Amino acid sequence: MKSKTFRTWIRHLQDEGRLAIIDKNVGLKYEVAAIAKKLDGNKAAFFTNVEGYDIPVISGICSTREDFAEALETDQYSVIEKFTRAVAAPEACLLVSKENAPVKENIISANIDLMKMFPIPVHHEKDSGNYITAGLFIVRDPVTRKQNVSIHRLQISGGDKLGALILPRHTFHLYKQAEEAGRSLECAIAIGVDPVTLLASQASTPFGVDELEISSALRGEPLELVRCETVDIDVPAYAEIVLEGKILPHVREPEGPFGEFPKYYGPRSDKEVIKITAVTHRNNPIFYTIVPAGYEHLLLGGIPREASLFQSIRQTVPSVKAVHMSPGGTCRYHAIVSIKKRNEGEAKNAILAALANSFDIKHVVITDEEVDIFNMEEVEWAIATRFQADRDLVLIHDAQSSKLDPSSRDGVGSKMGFDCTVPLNSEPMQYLRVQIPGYSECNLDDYVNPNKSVPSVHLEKSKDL
Ligand SMILES: Cc1cc2nc3c(=O)[nH]c(=O)nc-3n(C[C@H](O)[C@H](O)[C@H](O)COP(=O)(O)O)c2cc1C
Ligand SMILES: [Mn+2]
Repeated sequence: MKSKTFRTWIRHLQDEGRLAIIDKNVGLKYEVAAIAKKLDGNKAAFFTNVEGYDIPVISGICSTREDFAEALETDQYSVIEKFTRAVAAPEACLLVSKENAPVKENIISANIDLMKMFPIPVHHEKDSGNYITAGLFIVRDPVTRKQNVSIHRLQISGGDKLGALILPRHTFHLYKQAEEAGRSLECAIAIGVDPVTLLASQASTPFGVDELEISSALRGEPLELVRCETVDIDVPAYAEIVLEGKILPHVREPEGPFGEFPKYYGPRSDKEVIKITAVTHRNNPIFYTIVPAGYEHLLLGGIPREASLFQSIRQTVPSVKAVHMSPGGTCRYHAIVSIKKRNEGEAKNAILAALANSFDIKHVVITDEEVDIFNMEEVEWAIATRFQADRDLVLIHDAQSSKLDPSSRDGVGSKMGFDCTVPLNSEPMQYLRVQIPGYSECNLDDYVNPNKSVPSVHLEKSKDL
């Protein structure tokens, strides 16, 4: 499997010519992010010479839908189906011994100073400082012993101290339970894991499902884990770096602002604080950073959301064909859905199902199945030619929305649905898309001769002009 570990995947990217090596000396503040962003969606960036550090930085290991499909060993149209199957049937991981876990090659449990140890970048202009953006945040439910995995932005607030944004989902719930009992919540942060595990961390699951077990299901073999040194948590054995620590109870300190996925800043406020108790890492570790709002960030959130959205819509409209959360809509706010409409009105029901799936979804477009919803020019064409606001628009006001959408009123806003399906009883010619017979079969290489010019008899002599 090319995506077995972080390193096998990097080797694969290199073999395929999809890894840009940057050996010029680059600064940690902005420069790493600027170059990675220039390459975003095209190549991964591997920085061998970051000012002040011996440790290299990589970014953009999966920045297209095709990259994720390849990591999952499927094609891009089957990603959602494969992901949905794994979410429905997680599989156990395998606990290995320390000797078999490369992440244990180095163990540091005293005098921890994260900024001295690792090249942790500053990404955007108004960010409050250096941020770890690509760490899998692993905690354990003390009652069921099930682990939970998510990603949280982590501000470096001191040598061994992090500030975190923990929105009210699973990690938050487990932390609140611990805090209410006056206890800290142990955590481990795994940086530099394989792309399948990275994507699995973003699965929308009911509380109590271990996202690492979703990775095992996606991989088709158990993900290897190893027990931490100072906390009761199991982490991927092939991670580049693991930070062990605890979220402190009843402590809040300033965190942010921080440039977020919608390409705006999340505000500064008092947030949870993590104290690091140990660091383990591979020999010659590689530091992985995700540039916020880049394709990697957007797709990591978008693909699992599409899987959940597809399920929601299928409950209402079983003939749903495909769903797409487009990057222009931050892979969160815009949902484009194609259906095979069998009953009049189904598109409206699909709009309602999509809006009910997630409060992040703001605008929904429903098209007929033959529209390629991954091609946004096609989607715009469907809106332009198959939509009339008086009959096809669904509008809902004052619904819960994303707080990170600056146009919302602190998380309250409007929702809008576009029914771009063709009325079932329309005249066959009315919506018949023009076609040139033979177009799709014709191969230009059979026709175009790159070595020929226009016969000179058809051209003016240039010296006369
Ligand atoms: C790069 C990246 C950064 C993220 N940063 C945060 C964050 O700072 N805070 C947060 O609550 N969620 C963040 N998320 C989203 C959560 O990781 C995601 O919703 C996760 O599925 C939540 O898991 P849970 O429901 O098990 O808690 C981020 C996601 C990605 C891909
Ligand atoms: Mn979870």
